Amino acid sequence: PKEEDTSNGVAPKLGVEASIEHELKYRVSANNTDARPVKLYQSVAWSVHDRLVDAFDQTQAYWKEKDPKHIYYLSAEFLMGRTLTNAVNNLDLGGEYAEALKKYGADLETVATGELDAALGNGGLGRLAACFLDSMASLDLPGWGYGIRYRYGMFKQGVKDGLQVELPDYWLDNGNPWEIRRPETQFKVGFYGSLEDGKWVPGEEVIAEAYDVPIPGYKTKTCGNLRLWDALAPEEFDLEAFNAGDYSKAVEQKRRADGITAVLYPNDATEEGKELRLKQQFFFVSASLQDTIARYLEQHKDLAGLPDKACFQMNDTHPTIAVAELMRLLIDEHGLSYDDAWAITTKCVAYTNHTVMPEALEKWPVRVLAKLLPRHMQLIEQINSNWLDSITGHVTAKVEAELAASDAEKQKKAAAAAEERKAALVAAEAKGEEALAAAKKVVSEEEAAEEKPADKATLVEEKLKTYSIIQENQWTKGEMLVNMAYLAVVGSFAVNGVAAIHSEIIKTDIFPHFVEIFPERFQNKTNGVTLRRWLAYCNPELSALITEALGTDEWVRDATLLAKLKPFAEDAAFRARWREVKQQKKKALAERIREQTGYQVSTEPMYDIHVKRIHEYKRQYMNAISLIHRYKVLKEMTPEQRAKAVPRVVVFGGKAASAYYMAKKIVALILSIGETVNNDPEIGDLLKVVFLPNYNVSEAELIIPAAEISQHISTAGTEASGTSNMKFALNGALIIGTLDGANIEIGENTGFENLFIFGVKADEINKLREDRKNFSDYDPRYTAALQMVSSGVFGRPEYFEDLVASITDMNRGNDWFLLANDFASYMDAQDAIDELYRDQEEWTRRSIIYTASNGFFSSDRTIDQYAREIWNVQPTPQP
Ligand code: 26W
Repeated sequence: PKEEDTSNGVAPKLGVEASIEHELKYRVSANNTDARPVKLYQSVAWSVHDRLVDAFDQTQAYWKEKDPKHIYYLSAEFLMGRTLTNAVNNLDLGGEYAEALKKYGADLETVATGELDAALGNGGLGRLAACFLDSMASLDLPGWGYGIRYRYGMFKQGVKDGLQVELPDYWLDNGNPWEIRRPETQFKVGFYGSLEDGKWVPGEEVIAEAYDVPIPGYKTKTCGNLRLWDALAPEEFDLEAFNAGDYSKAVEQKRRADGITAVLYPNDATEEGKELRLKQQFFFVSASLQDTIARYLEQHKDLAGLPDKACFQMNDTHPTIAVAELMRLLIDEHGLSYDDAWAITTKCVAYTNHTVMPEALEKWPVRVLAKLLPRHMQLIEQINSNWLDSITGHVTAKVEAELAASDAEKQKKAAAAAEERKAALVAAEAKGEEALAAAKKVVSEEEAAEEKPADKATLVEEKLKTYSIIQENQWTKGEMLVNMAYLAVVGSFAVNGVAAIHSEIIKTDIFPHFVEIFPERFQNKTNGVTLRRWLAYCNPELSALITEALGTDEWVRDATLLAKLKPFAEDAAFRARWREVKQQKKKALAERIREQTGYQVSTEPMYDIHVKRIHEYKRQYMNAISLIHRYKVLKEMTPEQRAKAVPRVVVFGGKAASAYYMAKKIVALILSIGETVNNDPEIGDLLKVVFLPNYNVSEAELIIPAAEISQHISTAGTEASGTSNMKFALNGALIIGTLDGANIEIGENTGFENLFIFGVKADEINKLREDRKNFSDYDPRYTAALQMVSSGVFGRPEYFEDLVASITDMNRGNDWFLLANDFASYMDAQDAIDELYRDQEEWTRRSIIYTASNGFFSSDRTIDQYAREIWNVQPTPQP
């Protein structure tokens, strides 16, 4: 050993420099002169790994001894991105590693690019889970994440012939220094089979094997855990069966087990209802619950105490089968009564909703569930019938009240109808025998219909159906579905939305029935992001400036301190330095754009960024239409007018789900607009439209610090929260956006006058959808821009035909997301942006105000609220 390293309270055998050298030689098998970037990355990563393991072991041993209540964050997705920079800096070893790397003529920033992103998530929900792990560890909260070790993460997006192409993401290609395989931690997970004497005999079994990913907190000894499960075939461990049995059957079982953890479903907002996905969900949920119970029973006898030691937070409905699986484990495996098991389950489980889009709400066919998980289907039926029994009184009272209220109304109507009939009879009599007979017949039928007493029992039954966890498919009559969100609400002690407006919408639009019964169950927990990754580490230049101004870097731990930056917005010298940093980050992005797309963009124009998953509700399409208009206006200008225009570089990024037809066309349209505009010599630097392929966590870390304006323009009421809006705001990018999701709270914190807000409000949407005008009555700029698409200005007019139809044809989409309604006010907001950008001092002043005003959106604040208001978990730091 060269030196002893005692930082972070741990003492690895070798000092930083020696350990890199050791890893390079013995683990990576390269010598100093052969230290190519990837190899250097690997040896640095392994060296950090050893330090992480020490912190991890000490934390976990401490928690085992103290036995505090733990939070278990169940999530099908963890969008971690790269780990090296985060780990080194959270361990407070940045300086030492930088020093050690000088020997190789390298810096940490470059070495870090040798790492492949761990993209085990789609978008917002998966990245939120990753931010939460960072905050849990940083707040010393005893907590683990539980998920799936997908071998293929989110697909890599490429561009070919102007279209998105999907490529496999084999992220484990160079090995993964950040995980620890635990062959000693395995659980059996069953599928299919039948119920024999009430006991479930699975028809297929796989083994879940644990991999632990240490999660270092920021400048604390605490190191949390993300436990990811891999699936193995039982035959791999039963050599005898392998030899004696059917070899090809054994191989087939291995293939099936491999299939479970092979790939992340790349759907961000549409539920496909594939059996394999349900298999994935049950696989990780079952293993996680078994694991937790096994560890609990090492130290406790009686499972009645489980709610004092464990809370399971379900990240959306994806892990909702946990409600049934916890019941099964408690009843079938541990011998509890149904009632005792239900009391425990409903004290352990909580649910977060992340979406109101109907097509994203999971509903599993009873047929699929009963086949894959017969015992769970039986339990869900029992849960549902108990639930409906428990509310029958409530529903009956409601029906009675409604009947009473309508009674008076009805009597009035009946009297009026009787008068009308009398008049009709008199009139018929005058016309003769035949007319009178016909009129009498009508009258007797009407009277019979009127007198038929409203059948209360039927009304109660009908109403109860709307509360039922098991419901008929409204499109496919006869098919019964399990509404997983309803199961989650009934099985949980807390239900939360992810931004203030969203938490209200789920109460009024998604779960109004359940609010009647359990009003206290519904909460709001506005999302947040970790300031470590999303400011301190991705924007070290701006961070240094903030630290210098505040005289401390404590803001990285306590984001409320950012508010102290406000007076600096009024300091011209500080503003100049703030601009310099932005300029530097713009330069780095311009370089990336050149590398990835070949386009040369200037660093002088305004950088206008629109990055997120591609979806109709997020309205990248509306932005594209506005750019067509901008292009048209620039073309029509005189040279004198052009000289006064405000130049922009507009950058789009985001993946379209591979089966999402319209989203892929939106990508193609943006690429086509770029192709035309960027190669038009008349336009030059006045407008560049760039689609940067393969938007992911690492690209975001480069893009966000470079943004001057960022777009969050979803139709009001559709985006649950958004989290990139918070990242942009913290990095001093101004926001153009709708009154949707967390934009509203960002506006409240920053001052709405500092945002570019436009568009209709969430509570107007339903009416506007009913009242849509003929599309040619809308803004002429909008119609003209679409006309340019249809006439082939950007090529392939036939290819874009149905994209145009989706917002212009009543029978083909009917502009569901109201682009036409919002276009004019969107353009007004865009004009205001151009105007403000002319005044660089005022623009910079606002930029500083954004950073200073949005410390609230630190995920440390969010997690602190979850810990106090839902989980009841206490910080447990090591002394
Ligand atoms: C395939 C089914 C499916 C359905 C929904 C997969 C994934 C989803 C997610 C709920 C989509 C998602 O990521 N939602 C986002 O969650 C973020 C974190 O709370 C919010 O900020 C975003 O507004 C929300 O869209």
